[in-house]
Amino acid sequence: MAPDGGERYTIPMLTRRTLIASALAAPAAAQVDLGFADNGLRPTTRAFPQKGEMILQRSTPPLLETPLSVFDAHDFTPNDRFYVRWHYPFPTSIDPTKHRLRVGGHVGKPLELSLADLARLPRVAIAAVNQCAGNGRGLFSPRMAGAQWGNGAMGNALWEGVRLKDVLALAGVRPGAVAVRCGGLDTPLVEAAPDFEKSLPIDHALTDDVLIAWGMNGQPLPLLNGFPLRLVVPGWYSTYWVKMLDHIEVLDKADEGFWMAKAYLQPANALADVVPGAPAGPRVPVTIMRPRAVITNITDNSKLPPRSLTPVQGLAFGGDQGVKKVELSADGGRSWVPAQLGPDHGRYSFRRFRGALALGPGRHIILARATNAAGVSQPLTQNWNPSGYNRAGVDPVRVEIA
Ligand SMILES: Nc1nc2c(c(=O)[nH]1)N[C@H]1C(S)=C(S)[C@@H](COP(=O)(O)O)O[C@H]1N2
Ligand SMILES: [Mo]
Repeated sequence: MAPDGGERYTIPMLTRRTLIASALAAPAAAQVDLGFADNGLRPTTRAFPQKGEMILQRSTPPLLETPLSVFDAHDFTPNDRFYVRWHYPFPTSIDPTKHRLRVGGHVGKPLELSLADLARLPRVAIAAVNQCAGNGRGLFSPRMAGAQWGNGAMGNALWEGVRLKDVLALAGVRPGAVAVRCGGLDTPLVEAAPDFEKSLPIDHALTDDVLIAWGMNGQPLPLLNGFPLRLVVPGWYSTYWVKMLDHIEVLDKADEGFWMAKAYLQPANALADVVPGAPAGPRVPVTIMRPRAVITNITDNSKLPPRSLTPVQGLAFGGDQGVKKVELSADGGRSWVPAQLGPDHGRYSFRRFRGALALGPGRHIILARATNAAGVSQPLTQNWNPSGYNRAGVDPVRVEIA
């Protein structure tokens, strides 16, 4: 497909299928059932519908992490290995023929759209990385509260659907609109808790690349990834990628709701960086992702046999820009060797890198550093904030050659 993801195609979607995900009701204890992933210490499960072996972070609502080996094997993360994150309980049975997307608020003509109505709009497919703002939180030092993700709260897919802006045009955005708020079918456990709703600034909502998607890698969205519709906001953290999307509201003033005004805030500097223990200072919503490179063929703290050149490969992404280069170092960043880049699936996609380092017997720390098309690069010192968001620094991988 074209670098900007403009290629269109049709997938056998908008099915008549009703998904019954009864396994979601299984007791937590029954779900740590299989094996261990990554460094051998992280319990995995296969108990979730439409999912293969996943690292189990939490059962209800589910937090499932993708094992590193999946990234090593695929540029596009398979749907059945794609990570899962929910804040609240959600329906486990959805009839897509009955699903409606309500569009209202500051518009000329409020709408209620079926999936068939949406399918009449121009279709778009974009390859894009979906990454939780807290991806890699469990790797920070000092530690902080929250899901202890490794680097598997991310995934790359080809998302297919229609443009949010085309749907908004049907409803007619009125002058004075400032934001577009989106929400899904999930509901808080306690009634007083705020609905999970996220807003995009109106200018961003009207850009070409923000999609309402039903397709993921040529298949319907898995239930756990937002069947039958989700928002896709390429280049932005996944907190905005609202799943099971059923309502859109155009706002004529800023969204003061909990999930915009109180949650998913980061220190207001480019790296979201504060000294641990120091006051966090002013905070702003997390938005654009930073470039990152993740080594996938060598797990941290592993032992490898000696060879003249040790292969190093992984996946990189550039945030809201394409990947320009990935470099490798085994001397703490004093010298770097360029890695080769794999196929370009578009600016928002994972990009594979492959290289090799001459590592003699003994202990080494391997670094991979991504730089995006705007020249933004990863710092060697890890950034830190009390929420564990926006991990942007190089992730050192320790190996022993013996
Ligand atoms: N409706 C709804 N959408 C949601 C969420 C949610 O709790 N409810 N969580 C968001 C967050 S924080 C993340 S990281 C992504 C995870 O997407 P995935 O489960 O498809 O990987 O969904 C986003 N969309
Ligand atoms: Mo998230």
